Amino acid sequence: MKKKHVIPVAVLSSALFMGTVSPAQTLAVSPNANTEVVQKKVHSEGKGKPFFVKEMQAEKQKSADSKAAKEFLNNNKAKFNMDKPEESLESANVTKDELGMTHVKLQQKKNNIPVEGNEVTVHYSSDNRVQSVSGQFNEAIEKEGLPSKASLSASESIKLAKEAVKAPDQLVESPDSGLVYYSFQGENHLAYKVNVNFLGDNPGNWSVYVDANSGEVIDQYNKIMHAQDYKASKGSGIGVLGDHRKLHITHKNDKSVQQPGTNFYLFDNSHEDLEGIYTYDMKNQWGDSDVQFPGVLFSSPNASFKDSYDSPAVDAHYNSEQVYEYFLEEHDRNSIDGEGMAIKSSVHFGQDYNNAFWNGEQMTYGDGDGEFFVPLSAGLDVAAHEMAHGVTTYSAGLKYRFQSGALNEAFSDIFGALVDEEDWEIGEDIMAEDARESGRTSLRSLSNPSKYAVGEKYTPYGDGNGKYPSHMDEYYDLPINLDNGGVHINSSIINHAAYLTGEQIGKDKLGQIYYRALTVYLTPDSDFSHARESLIQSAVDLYGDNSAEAQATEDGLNQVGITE
Ligand SMILES: [Ca+2]
Ligand SMILES: [Ca+2]
Ligand SMILES: [Zn+2]
Repeated sequence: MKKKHVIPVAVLSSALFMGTVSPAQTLAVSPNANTEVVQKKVHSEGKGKPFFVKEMQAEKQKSADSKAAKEFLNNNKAKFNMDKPEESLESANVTKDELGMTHVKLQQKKNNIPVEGNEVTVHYSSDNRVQSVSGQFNEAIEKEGLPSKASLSASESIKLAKEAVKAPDQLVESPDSGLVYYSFQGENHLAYKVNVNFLGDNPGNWSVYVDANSGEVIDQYNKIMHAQDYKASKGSGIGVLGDHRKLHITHKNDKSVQQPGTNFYLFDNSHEDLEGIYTYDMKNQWGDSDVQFPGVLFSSPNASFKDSYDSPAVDAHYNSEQVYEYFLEEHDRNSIDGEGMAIKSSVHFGQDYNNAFWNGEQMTYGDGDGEFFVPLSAGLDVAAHEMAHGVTTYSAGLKYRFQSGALNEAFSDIFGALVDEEDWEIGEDIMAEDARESGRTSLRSLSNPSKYAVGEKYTPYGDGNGKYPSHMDEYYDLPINLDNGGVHINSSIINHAAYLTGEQIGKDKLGQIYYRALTVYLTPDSDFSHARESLIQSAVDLYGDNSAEAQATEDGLNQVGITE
């Protein structure tokens, strides 16, 4: 009998709750380590919910810029629960999209310090009328008397943050720390937001909020985004697929290496305005010993990378380029940040590592244990999933927990199914033979999410069925310490809505609508309901009111029970 493979993914149910702020660690490597932290922080709804208000301004404005946007908000301040929007909001950026709409994003500030997660965007139609306003604004912070000076120093905050997340000495980059106003459990703090990024077998890219006066660690969460997490076990592997790939590589004459001469590198510098596509070798280390992240640039003494050891690197390199081309051609987006940032991947991460992740800066792939997964870079949809996390980081910034986290995961799966366009499964090319034989032929399914079980520990939090949910009736009400509150589980409800819409209008239009929602309307604390408004509005922007596309978008969401 085959071993049963269980997927450590979480589940939850209950009403739609949003903007949940609570600490957690995504990696299921040592699930109990965080329980303690988690339990002392029970979330209660704070001020500042994402909103979306449709408007149609009667008169055209002379211009659509931050001054006009602030004036508009000032004239309607009661409606938006703002006191002094012209003082409390500062221009963050103004973009014009291909439909001629202008989006003026304003960051909430107090005493010149940003209010974390609170920004308001005024959307103008192409004839400069305010069409809608979205975002979130913390009216309590605006009115409350809060300290403007910190008694703690930035370096003290970094020390406390590193202790809180048990960071090793060796970090990916030196932590940065900056002052923000932060709302947690209904209390507002002047806090240092500290970023701590490290590798090892339990990598972390943590945001830690330290009260700037008391030194208390208010909140912490891990932004590393995993495909999934499986325990490694020994088994026989099948190596990566065997496709013959054409690659863009570079070579150089290297005198510093053991065998001086010309070396060839998985570094692609052939794309104009792109910093490059780089593929690195972690040499089966975890990044905490002799091989430091991101590893060494993958190289070969000749232009052919044909050893079996090369194969995960070949796939990572090739698939990165495919995903880059997708975002450029379909969405006119130049790389992850839209500005041509380098696309980096590391392969051979750790040993038998059954996962892939985006750590905030790059993609990382394990080799799999050969029993559940083959090397994970073999999946084009996996590469698209991970790179889409990067796009989300640089656009909506969806927080990686509860519903906003489930949206973050869902957008990654949806782009996975759009780039790898022939099917609606995620991970069908990375399943090892044992897994396939046990009936696990993909990691997740957008067309039929409920064909797979979520794993026993999540079952009690759902409807008892123990399957991935396809409808809000099957929603899993999970605590933060289980899959960050169900980010890989409840995502399947959104996945399925996208599938239902896509079957009606095709993947190209589906991609346009979802991409627009992600980059124009969604905000860090968006919940499913906010996503519904954002997706429908995006379809209306692109295809018109009452269009078949807008109808299909709404229909997909209705069918999974996201009706308002
Ligand atoms: Ca496929
Ligand atoms: Ca697929
Ligand atoms: Zn993910």
